[in-house]
Amino acid sequence: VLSDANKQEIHHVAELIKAHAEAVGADALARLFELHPQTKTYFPNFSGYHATDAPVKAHGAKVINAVLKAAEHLDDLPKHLEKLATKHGHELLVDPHNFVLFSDIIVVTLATRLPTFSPATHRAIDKFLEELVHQLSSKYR
Ligand code: ZNH
Repeated sequence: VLSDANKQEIHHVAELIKAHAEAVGADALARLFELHPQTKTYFPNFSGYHATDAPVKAHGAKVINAVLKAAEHLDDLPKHLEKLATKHGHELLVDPHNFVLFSDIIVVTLATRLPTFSPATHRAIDKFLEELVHQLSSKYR
């Protein structure tokens, strides 16, 4: 459960990266493809898998904007993420283990880009993404 202090940390980080959603998303996605090449198979039509490639930028922006939107719904995450969870669980059929891999990579990406990344910030982001991953994984049956 997110404390009020956690929520403040999350809102603060969201505010900082809002203007850079595409760059952050492309960086995170490129790291996912580099560290876990098997994840590229979900995107067979991509023309490239680096942060400078157009499809990586476009999809990275989409995903990070969804994370930013979720940060505005910390008190009703399950309801807010229900549609997206159903899409991943019933239609896209992404192995939910990949959500865990990706959330760890988002944390690293943020740590490399934010001016400071205190243990308290780290913990708040980690708890938030854990909850997000839990919800995204909730519609596999
Ligand atoms: Zn996902 C899609 C989000 C993870 C795979 N995604 C998507 C979208 C979104 C998202 C928003 C769009 C939808 C619509 O359109 O309706 N994701 C997300 C998030 C996350 C994720 C938030 C976490 C954090 N995904 C993921 C992973 C993977 C994926 C990990 C693998 C690896 N997705 C995917 C796919 C898709 C998506 C395949 C589809 C794409 C296209 O088709 O375009």
